[in-house]
Parts: sequence; C-alpha cells; structure tokens
Amino acid sequence: MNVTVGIVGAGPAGLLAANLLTRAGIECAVFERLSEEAVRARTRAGLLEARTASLLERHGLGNGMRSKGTRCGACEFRRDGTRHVFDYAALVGIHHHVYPQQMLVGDLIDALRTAAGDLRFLCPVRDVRSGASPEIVLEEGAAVRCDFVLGCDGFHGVTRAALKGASCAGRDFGAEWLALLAESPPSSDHTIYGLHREGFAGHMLRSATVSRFYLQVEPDSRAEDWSDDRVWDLLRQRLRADGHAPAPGRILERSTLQLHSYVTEPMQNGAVFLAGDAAHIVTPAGGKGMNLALQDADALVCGLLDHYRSGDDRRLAEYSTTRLAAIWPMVEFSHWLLELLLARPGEGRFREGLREARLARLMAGGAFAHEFAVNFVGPPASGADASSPAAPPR
Ligand code: FAS
Repeated sequence: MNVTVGIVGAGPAGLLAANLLTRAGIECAVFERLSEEAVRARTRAGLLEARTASLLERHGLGNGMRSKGTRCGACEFRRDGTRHVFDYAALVGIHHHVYPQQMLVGDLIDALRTAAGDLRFLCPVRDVRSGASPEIVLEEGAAVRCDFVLGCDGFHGVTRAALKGASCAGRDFGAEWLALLAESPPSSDHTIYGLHREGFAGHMLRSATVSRFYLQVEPDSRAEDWSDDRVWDLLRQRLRADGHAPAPGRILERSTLQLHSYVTEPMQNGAVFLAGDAAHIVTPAGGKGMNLALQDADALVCGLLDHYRSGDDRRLAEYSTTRLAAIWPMVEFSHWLLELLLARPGEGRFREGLREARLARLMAGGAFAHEFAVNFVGPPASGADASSPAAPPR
C-alpha cells in the first residue's frame, strides 16, 4: 500500500495536519489505534493561546471554539486565604480561548470527514521504518510506503523510535497531580491556582457545567483511593480565599498525572517528522501541550506544501530548528510556573519563601509581569504564521 503522507495518531496534531493536507489536495491517511468513540471522548486540555486561536480561525477551523467556547483574560493565585488576580488581558490586550480538547478533536474529525479525508480508527501502528521512502508497519502486518511520515502519536507512540540519533532530554518533577473532571459549574470566570503549603490545587475552566481540577497528591497515589468527599474537602481547604470556595459536584473522571517534561532533538530524520507530544511533553502548568501540538502541525504542513507546490524544501529542512526555538521557551515558562505552583513540604521555609517571592514579583507588575503575560497567553501570531501557505487564500 502507498500513501503520499502517512500520519500516525489522531490527536490534535495529526488531525490538524490531515485537515490542512487534504484541503490542499495532498493525499494523506491517518492511522489511529483507538476507536473513534474513545478519541472523541478523551478529556485533556482546554486552554487555547491567542495565536492558536488565530491559527484555527485562519484555517476555517475555529467555528466550534468561537460558538461553544469562552474567553479568559485573567488567572488568580490564592495563598493563605488571600486572592491575587492577575489580569493578563489588561496587560497585553489578548485573551485565551477556553475550548475543551475533546470538542476541538471532534470538530477536526468532522471537518476531515467533510473534506473526504482518509481517517482509519482501530488501526494501530506497530513500527515506523525511516529511509528515503519511509514505511508505516501496521499491527496487522501491512506495510504502507510513504513520501513522508508524520509521527503525531503522542509521547508513548512508536514513531520517535524511528528517529535514529535523536535525543530525548527531560525532567521528572517527582510530583503527581490528581486530574479531575467534575460536574460543577465554574466558580470563577478565570483559572485559579491554589499555592497551598501542603500541596497545589487548581481550578480550570472547561464549560458552563463541567470544570477541571487538579490536586497535588503523594507520588504513586491511586486515583480510585480518592472519594468525592475527600477530593472536595482538600479542594475547599486549598482553594478557599476571602470566603470564596469551589462549588462541589459529582466527580466524572479522576486519574493521576506524573509531572514531567521531555523534549526530543531533532524532531525529524530524513522524511520522518514528529509533531506534538510525540516530540515534547510539558506538564499542564500553563496549558502549553495542545497549543504546541497544533502549532507544530501547522508549521510542518507549511513545509510540506512548499515541497509539493514549488519544490522548495527550506521550511522542511528547518522544521525542527524553527519549532524547537518556539518550544523551549514554552517548556521554560511552564517549568517556571510549575515551580511556583508545586509545594514541597519536605523543603520547609526556604521553598515557601521562594514561592512567595515569585508571586510578589509577578503581582508587582512591570516588565516581568508583562513578559509572564505574553508567555502565558502566547506571543501574538508572527507575520510568517499569518502568511503560511497552508492558510486558505484570502
Ligand atoms: P495525543 O496524545 O493527543 O494524540 C496521539 C494519538 O496517537 C492518540 O490518539 C493515540 O491513541 C495515537 N497513537 C499512539 N500510539 C499509536 C500507534 N502505535 N498507532 C496508532 N495510533 C497511535 N495540555 C494542556 O495544554 N492543558 C491541559 O490541561 C492538559 N491536560 C492534560 C491532561 C492529561 C490527562 C494529559 C494526558 C495531557 C494533558 N495535556 C494538557 C497535554 C495534551 O493536551 C497534549 O499536549 C495533546 O493531547 C497533544 O496532542 P498530540 O500531540 O496530537 O497527541
């Protein structure tokens, strides 16, 4: 079997790439191991940077985000019962969009179907073989020969192994969050970070009826050991401030999340390319994961269209360098924020002193607050992004 561009994985990165290639008339096929139902139901991120929102709009894929999503222009830090609201939209004039990842994924699947794209669920990939004409080897044994393979199969996927000589450097933070989805209306119109001495607690917006919460728990905790009552007791304790506390509701989902960050360099080898979590993972602190995945896919397709439309391979050749120059600053930003959010009870007063100093510096305004705001909501889309060949003609 042959396909021009083979895409492994139907997450945000793979689905965006497939949509843009299919619309541009470049034959591609997406191989996804899970069922469509499972992919549509998977709940993860929800915060879209301004530049990601404009990227989706530029490609005519922003309707769902605009009609069913909301905007968020502030975040709040709660410490010792006091609320510190950081209004980043007032500082930099741009907002996040709040749109649950599973809804965006649903939009991308529907858009690809409408464009008669080739999307194969329950089609696991066993291996990717790099080379002049790379091959995707399906679990069932068939080999698919491609001009290019896009590895969009997440951190635990198979494509990264095909990048001979690539290094994957990272850090495990030795901390864990209980990731919760609750049937509880948002208790605020912005993200809340609880900087409690015994552990972090977070309240993220998702929709009018469902909210995302995170709770810092002991490493190796089991999600099933956390009853609804125990969860709400700790969320109230860590997020209560000036009489405000989160509105409880039935916990719909609970899972544990080991906090680590990894970056693969380079993100390409010959005709095999990585995009999204397959190349880099960051903790949920700062909401960068999904954004970087979509931005990688957009940049990669720009290079592929240059290749097929004009035989110009400069963008493809520079894909890894260009993306890593955008990815590392976001990994660093997420790292800085995580060090503010995480409690390390064993480290005593010194650690808490550092957290208080970081918070004070941020709330003091000025150049540092402005830089934080820009990195949090995402630097505005650059001229190059706005004129990407993948963008539909104006
Ligand atoms: P994805 O992981 O989304 O998709 C990869 C796809 O490849 C999957 O569908 C998988 O089934 C498929 N696949 C894997 N191996 C395969 C194989 N061998 N054959 C075929 N298919 C294969 N980010 C944020 O910004 N904010 C958050 O709040 C946030 N919360 C998160 C919570 C959780 C629990 C997790 C796990 C992640 C969270 N993230 C968050 C990060 C998340 O949003 C990722 O960055 C995003 O899903 C990355 O998208 P993709 O790179 O497309 O990979």
